[in-house]
Amino acid sequence: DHTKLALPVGTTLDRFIMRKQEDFPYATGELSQLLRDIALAAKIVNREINRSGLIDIAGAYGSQNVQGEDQQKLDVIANIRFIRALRNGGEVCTIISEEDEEMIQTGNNQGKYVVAIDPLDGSSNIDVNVSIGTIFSIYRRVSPTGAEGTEQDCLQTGTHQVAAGYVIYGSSTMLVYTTGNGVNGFTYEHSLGEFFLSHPNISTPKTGAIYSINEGSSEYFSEGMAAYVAYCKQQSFSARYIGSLVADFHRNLLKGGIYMYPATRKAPNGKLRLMYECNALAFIVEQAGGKSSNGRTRTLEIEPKSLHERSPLFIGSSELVEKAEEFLAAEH
Ligand code: AHM
Ligand code: MG
Repeated sequence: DHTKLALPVGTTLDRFIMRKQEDFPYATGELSQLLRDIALAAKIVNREINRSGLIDIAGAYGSQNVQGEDQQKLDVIANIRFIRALRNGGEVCTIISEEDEEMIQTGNNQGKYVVAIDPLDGSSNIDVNVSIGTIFSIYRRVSPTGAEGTEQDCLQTGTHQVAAGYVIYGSSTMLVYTTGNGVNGFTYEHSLGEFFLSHPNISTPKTGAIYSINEGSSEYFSEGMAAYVAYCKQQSFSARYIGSLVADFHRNLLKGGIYMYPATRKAPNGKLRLMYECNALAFIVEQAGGKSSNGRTRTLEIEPKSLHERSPLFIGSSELVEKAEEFLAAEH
């Protein structure tokens, strides 16, 4: 069956999504459309980010847009762009966003899907020209169509994700996603306005020699956490921490390593958000052969209690995550 053949490097994202859909004879194409909507919004946000250095002088060279959106912060703009794309696309009934306290009803009550999104993560890095990202999770709603999505639709465990991905706006812009059938990465070609398959079937190394953690908080680490970081140093691992989750995760996914945002005495649940950050990356890392946990429990099995709840995160190469869990389990 030709549709099941691996697609070659250089395949456009649109074609890739289309051909993958043919692998599921009963698929209606709605999830495919939804992924295309996200890709479109990503291109728009990418354009805004590339222009961001010019925003302060935009008035001076006369490029302010009619909506006056140049005046808004980029994370707010990204939130607007993604919500607009998902609303216009029609497949999504409800969106939850790191930027919005409450659920966002799109008005598409026939939409079968719910999206959780961090529209622009690491936004404190924008001003200093460091890579930033978008993170998204897609769930099928559990409530019947025809009415607004419910909190129950939004608070599903990570194992229920039907797709997840991220966009990294870096030295090149990439979109990496999974629908539960492996992980594929696409690189954006600016002049053509297309994402092309550049990283087919990503698998993450079983082990690695990079550890990524904000050691500035080590004063507040638990005993086990401190011991694991000491272990990483004994192994002469490289310390790499951009402070931009998507960029730190992406590097470790390709090279092998572990990213950690632990519970500390100051922040007992860490900092990162389960629904907008942890679950999507956990789905991706597992699909690539790696692991993700909160130090004890597999991230994807954590029962969410509220939209914005936080979770500690240990994610990356399976051997490194297991080792970190051993150190945490040994503390008393
Ligand atoms: P944000 O959602 O406010 O942008 O914060 C999330 C970011 C992550 O990208 C990054 O990994 C983390 O915060 C860094 O936090 P810290 O500065 O505490 O190390
Ligand atoms: Mg964030």
